[in-house]
Amino acid sequence: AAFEYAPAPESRSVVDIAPSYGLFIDGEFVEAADGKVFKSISPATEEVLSEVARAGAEDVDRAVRAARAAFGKWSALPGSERAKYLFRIARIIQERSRELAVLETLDNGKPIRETRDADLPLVAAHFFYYAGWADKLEHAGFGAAPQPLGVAGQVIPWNFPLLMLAWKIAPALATGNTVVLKPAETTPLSALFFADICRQAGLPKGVVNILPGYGDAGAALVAHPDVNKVAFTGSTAVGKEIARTVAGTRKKLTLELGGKGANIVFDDAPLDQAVEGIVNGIFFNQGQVCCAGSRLLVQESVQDELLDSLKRRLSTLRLGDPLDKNTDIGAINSAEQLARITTLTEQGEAEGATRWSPACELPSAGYWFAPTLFTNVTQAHTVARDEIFGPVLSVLTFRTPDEAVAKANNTQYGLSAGIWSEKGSRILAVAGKLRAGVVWSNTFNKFDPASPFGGYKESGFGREGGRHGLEAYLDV
Ligand code: TXE
Repeated sequence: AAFEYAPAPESRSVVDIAPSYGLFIDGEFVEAADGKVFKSISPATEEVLSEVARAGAEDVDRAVRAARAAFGKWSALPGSERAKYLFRIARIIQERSRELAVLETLDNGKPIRETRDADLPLVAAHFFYYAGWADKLEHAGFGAAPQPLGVAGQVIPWNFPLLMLAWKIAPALATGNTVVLKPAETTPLSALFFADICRQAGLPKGVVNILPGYGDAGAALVAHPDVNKVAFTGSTAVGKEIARTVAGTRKKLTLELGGKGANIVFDDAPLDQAVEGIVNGIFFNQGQVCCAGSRLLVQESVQDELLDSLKRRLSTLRLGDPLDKNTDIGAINSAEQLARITTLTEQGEAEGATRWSPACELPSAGYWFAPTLFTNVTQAHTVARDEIFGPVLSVLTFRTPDEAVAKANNTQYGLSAGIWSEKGSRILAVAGKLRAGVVWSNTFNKFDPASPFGGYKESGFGREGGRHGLEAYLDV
């Protein structure tokens, strides 16, 4: 049975969303050249939040020209001056973090507890971290005078709209590049609020340009001849298309694509702690996380005990209003994403895996998917191979550490993995054999701006975050 709810009015009123927004080009909000607009809706209620200008190729050209015009002065500023702008932006993000957290939750559907405790603190931390590098680039180990590349064209997804913006914009600005960024079509609002923050911080016009729009605007941006650097986070299919566009140009490219992370639980692991880590690994942000721990590899001897306590824990998760501070599982970001999750899970059942979900009522409006476990999964099953990007965990088993490593690496992806064990020597030995850009031990989904992040294999190339993240925006 479905239930109805009205989003908590007091938290909704924290943020003042205008009925319409323009594109942000050269420091001004402007209409699209062809006057096109699209609607941004709340995935939890299907309520229209705002109408947003939709960028086309002509707008991309206008924004790239503005970024080019701003590049000379911006890149010539002493690093200490660029740092001041970044510190100012970071502080305004902190000051406006309640407003931004509510906005992000409304536009994306993720629980307010996550936007408040994870997304927003990390967003501010990224700007503080890269502000600190802006005047120290000659000490970053890239030689005496690393140079900015020019105009960066950046395309981001909808799962962490503001955080992905921060990962892209903070290092670009710190290194003296200017930016044209296209947020995802389902989550444009926090990027437009960020544009307002740039104005509030007095950032020179044209240094940051924000173009809400669809894939056609992303494709035009990537292909624009006056863009020097392309940074993309999104699906592997689009990443490959972008790689083909960029091939044969002199543009630098970084790609952060899909994943199918393994969470490996050995029989000596602290199981209660592992259960929390497994839940965080796959149900954080409804599993719409590129580095999600979407495959659980459990040592056979503890399988029954672990699955019993995992199922008990899943039965206590609260699904519903993302603005409610007690909510664990929010809405799926879009009807398209819900359809993808539904199709892949139906395929899992059809191929013979066993499906289980806790008793769970789904709201009648909006896009929702109950936490789901698949057991009796083989490595050939679709649910063990394809990125589902939803709250769906596939459980496989192993007997020996070598078998765990082989199964964990048996994927086209290589973004993340987790190891649960009391033995430090085992953790180090196994971690060294995993083909994944990040390996967590006895924890999962932990991020720090000082730590480089990125994939092996079809999860992409290049690193974001840390000192390595600077390199993507410099000629060294
Ligand atoms: O991604 P798209 P979608 C995975 C996840 C998900 C699947 C599809 O498995 O189920 O991808 O999601 C822009 N040229 N990830 O369809 O299309 C688009 O407008 C340039 C993993 O949402 O890749 C948006 O801004 N840009 C991932 C961005 O690309 C184009 C996060 C991402 O959208 C374009 C998201 C084009 N031809 C999805 N076509 C991760 N790595 O975290 C679209 N875009």
